[in-house]
Amino acid sequence: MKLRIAIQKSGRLYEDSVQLLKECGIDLRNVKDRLKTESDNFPLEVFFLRDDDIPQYVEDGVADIGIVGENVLYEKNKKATIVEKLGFGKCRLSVAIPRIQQYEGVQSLQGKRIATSYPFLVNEFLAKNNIQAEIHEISGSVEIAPGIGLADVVADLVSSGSTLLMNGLKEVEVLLQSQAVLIRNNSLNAEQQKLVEKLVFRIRAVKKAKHNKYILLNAPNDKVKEIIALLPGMKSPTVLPLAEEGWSSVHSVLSEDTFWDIIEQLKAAGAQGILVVPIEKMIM
Ligand code: PRT
Ligand code: ZN
Repeated sequence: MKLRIAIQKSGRLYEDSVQLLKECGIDLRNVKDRLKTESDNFPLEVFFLRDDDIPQYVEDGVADIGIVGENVLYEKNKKATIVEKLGFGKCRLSVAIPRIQQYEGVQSLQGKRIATSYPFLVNEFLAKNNIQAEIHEISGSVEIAPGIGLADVVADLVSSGSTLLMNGLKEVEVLLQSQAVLIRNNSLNAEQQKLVEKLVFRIRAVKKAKHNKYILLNAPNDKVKEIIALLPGMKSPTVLPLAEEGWSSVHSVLSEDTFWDIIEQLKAAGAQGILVVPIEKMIM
């Protein structure tokens, strides 16, 4: 038995999706320009699809699992379960209006024409806020709609914000924060479920490792206590004697969030020769 996964064929999620599977130790044969491939070392078959089709394939069980943006998953409103947030493909679905216009809250959208590729989510947002507006569904280049007179405002995905800026628009409402997620069909059998767990176990180890760094440093023995107090570590740091009398080597793991702060404190506390090394996998 093989687990079937649907990922984007090309586009913004493709590279990261393939990379994630590789980092999970899953070798894929010849991924370029294929509709389908399989792995030799993990019971996985990969389907390459348009992202818009992935929720449907997973709901129908044509694919057991899939990688897709939350924006697409919720817009398509299909039945599938999110198994894991993957931390890439981050963006938000926002309403943007011409920069020169005043905005006084959602009421400002009353009676407006909204261009979007996300009619379902926009409709839901309007209904929740009791706004009557006209939705114009368009499939691409949504941001040019106000400029060409097709709409008054837009609801589109934003990441850096530069597309809005270039088109003279400003972001006024965030409808959804989104990232790529692993989804699964709602009625997998026990065997499939086991394989999903195996994959998720690996994904978590990869994600955790990316979020952490391995750190090695030298310190005089009389400073070791103070240095250890600064290090969170997985259990406690490893302390090894150096060849030079009176010195030790301290090894630990640091989270990226607090990394630079702690490095500064370690230096101030007398740490020397600090080495920082990426971690490939981290199994807790
Ligand atoms: O061919 P297929 O249908 O599979 O792909 P697609 O063209 O529909 O989607 P694609 O590849 O563009 O995006 C796939 C997924 O990436 C989206 O569904 C989101 O989950 C995620 N993602 C993350 C983004 C962005 N960031 C993003 N910035 N998708 C699109 N954009 C676009 C946005 O629509 C706008 O045009 O980038 C522009 C804004 O970017 P900034 O950086 O200028 O703000
Ligand atoms: Zn698409």
